[in-house]
Amino acid sequence: MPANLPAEAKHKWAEVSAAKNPRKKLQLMQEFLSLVPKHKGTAKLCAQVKKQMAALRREIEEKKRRKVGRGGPKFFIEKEGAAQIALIGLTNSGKSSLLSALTNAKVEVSPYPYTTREPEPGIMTYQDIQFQMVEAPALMEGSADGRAWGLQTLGLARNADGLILMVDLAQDPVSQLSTILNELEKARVVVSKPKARVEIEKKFMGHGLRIILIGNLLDCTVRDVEELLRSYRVNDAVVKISGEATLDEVEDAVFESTVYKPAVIVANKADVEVSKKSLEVLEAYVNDKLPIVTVSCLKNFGLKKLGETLFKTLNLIRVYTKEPNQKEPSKKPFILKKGATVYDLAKNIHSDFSKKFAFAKVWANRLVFSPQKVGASFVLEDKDIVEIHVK
Ligand SMILES: Nc1nc2c(ncn2[C@@H]2O[C@H](COP(=O)(O)OP(=O)(O)O)[C@@H](O)[C@H]2O)c(=O)[nH]1
Ligand SMILES: [Mg+2]
Repeated sequence: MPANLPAEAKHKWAEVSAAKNPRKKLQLMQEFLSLVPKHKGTAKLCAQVKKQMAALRREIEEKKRRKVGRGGPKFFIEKEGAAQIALIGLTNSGKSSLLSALTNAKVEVSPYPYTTREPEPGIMTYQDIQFQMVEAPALMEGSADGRAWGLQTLGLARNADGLILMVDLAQDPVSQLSTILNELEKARVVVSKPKARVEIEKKFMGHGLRIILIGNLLDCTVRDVEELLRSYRVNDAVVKISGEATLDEVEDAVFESTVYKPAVIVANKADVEVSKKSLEVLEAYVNDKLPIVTVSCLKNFGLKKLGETLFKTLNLIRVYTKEPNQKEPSKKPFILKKGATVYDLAKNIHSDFSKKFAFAKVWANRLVFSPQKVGASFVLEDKDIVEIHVK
């Protein structure tokens, strides 16, 4: 049901979105709620906003608490490599062990619970791709309500490009997984692909509104979408809509309510005796909804599969570029999302490049004529070689 908010409420939300300071944001959200008429159509929205407000309040309190102590840990990790993967799991599931087995990070592996108190990054290499893995402090029941480092861990998950959900096969993996999924969901992070996906990437003033429709709009036109976005003062943004989307879902995206993160389950400690049985139980529970990679960090078993599974689950492709006068393509690929076009690649290389773009040549096995001369809208695939010509 559409919210049909009055214009002043929508404008207030634009202020909320623009606010950076948590206190200011909280205050504006309060003002926003007072402008929303209370009826069935707005009930869900109000509940979502209240959840966000509760999270903000906890964030503010947490900051205050830390100020009393000394500095406190840094919870934001600058992204590096093809994608940032947050390692999420209960304590002692083996997150530090995985990080130390796969990356250059020096971490403390320990039989004691809650050894890792701040996020630890490391770089893992898969073929010619580098993934940044970040071990998050352990999740537990109540994390989403602010227990221990819960909010920071969930914030890390929200900001990452993908998740590893780590479970310990020596303990009941289903109960661990359901705790993880439950806390994530409370923090509005989901791991199952929604039918529709709306991503709003805010741009600088004057950029204008660009709607990229990869799927279908079920109950509205692109114009309706533009109108709705403008009513929330989203005037400068790239909005990607994939799947079967309704206008409601577009509105949800304005409220940044729920984010989807591709996830891989890593079932660790496959060396222990009960692991076979508990893996079966886990597989039955997951029912192919998420990929499971079974490993033993201790015995260095199964770890090789993780890179490939992450690459597939995150829906990435790599593209090699070539200078027009050179024979060999670049060794280091550009990492793009599946579905990316030559235009996306050009933009990735240099913002000027996309403006000066003339045509491209693409080398690929799937093409009848390779190289083939293509335009900006040509859809790239993994391992394509591209030569871009500018005007
Ligand atoms: N048997 C077994 N123990 C493991 C494995 N991986 C980690 N552990 C042990 O589990 C405990 C917790 O590991 P750690 O990596 O610190 O877990 P974290 O709390 O999730 O970071 C340590 O005592 C590790 O030695 C494994 O594959 N098999
Ligand atoms: Mg740890």
